[in-house]
Amino acid sequence: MEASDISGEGVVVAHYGIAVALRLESGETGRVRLRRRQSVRVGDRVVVEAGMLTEVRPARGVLSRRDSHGRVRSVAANLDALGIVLAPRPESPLGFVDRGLVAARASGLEARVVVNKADLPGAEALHGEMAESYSAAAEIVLVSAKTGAGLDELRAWLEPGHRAVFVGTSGVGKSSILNALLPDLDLSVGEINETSGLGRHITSTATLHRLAEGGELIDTPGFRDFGPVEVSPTELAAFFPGFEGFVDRGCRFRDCLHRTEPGCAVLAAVESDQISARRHQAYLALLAELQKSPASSR
Ligand SMILES: Nc1nc2c(ncn2[C@@H]2O[C@H](COP(=O)(O)OP(=O)(O)OP(=O)(O)O)[C@@H](O)[C@H]2O)c(=O)[nH]1
Ligand SMILES: [Mg+2]
Ligand SMILES: [Zn+2]
Repeated sequence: MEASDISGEGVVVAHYGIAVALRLESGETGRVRLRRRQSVRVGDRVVVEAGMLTEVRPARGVLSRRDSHGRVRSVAANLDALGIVLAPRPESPLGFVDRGLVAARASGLEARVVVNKADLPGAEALHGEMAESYSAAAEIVLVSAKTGAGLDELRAWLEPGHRAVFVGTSGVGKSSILNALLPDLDLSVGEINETSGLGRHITSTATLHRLAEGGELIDTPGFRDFGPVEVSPTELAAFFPGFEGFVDRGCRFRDCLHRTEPGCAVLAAVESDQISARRHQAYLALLAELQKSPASSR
């Protein structure tokens, strides 16, 4: 359909930089060019009049990240849930899951850790590692886009009215999982580079898809840099995955950052091996990074 034809309210289902694809409430779809400085995200609700985007409705459940240049990038909007996808190959950057789970909590999203490529060696071990570090913070699912194993668990998660987004490093199989969930879908997938072991950044734009069951799932381009956005140090101290039960029991100071403070419940748990020193180190590293970033003093 010609962009100039469409009017109504709808949702952004794909973003092409200068233009976006929309699905209108009427069921029609179409493309609309963006004017300069008009910024919208996949998942945003918008109003279009005669082919012009005239309004972006306020959004909830927005997922953003900071890239390696310190720039804030929006991933998607009006989300209910976040699926952090990883695989035995390619490996994900250290701390990727921590960042994803903190971002999910800060944005009020329900999180799942999706270990893909269950058919490959190392997948069970990776699943075990994830369960050990994160089972108190999120459901961990083991799936294979290739064999279809575990996909029913994902389908059940993506219930009607529920909108989730997949994030993960290039090559872990985000698009492949979507293709497996939606038989009519044919998203491009790419081989992993044999030499570097890295993905090839096949997906270049976020796209929103509706599942037969009624839920929605957004595929995104792979990324490695997942810097926290609008997370204050005290929020990180409360949200860091693995600290749940301990933070709830309470540190002496309400704004405790679990570094050297007296009466700190997290430090006591590290002391008694209930939290591993490795997890505490990962927290301190993320805290230090967040305190360096411009928006941390919110
Ligand atoms: N063995 C195996 N390979 C898989 C599985 N899922 C995906 N792959 C392969 O992994 C490679 C990357 O898959 P993609 O779906 O393109 O990965 P992606 O996460 O979408 O990557 P980007 O779009 O670059 O971010 C392809 O060669 C897929 O065939 C799986 O469950 N098992
Ligand atoms: Mg992809
Ligand atoms: Zn503390």
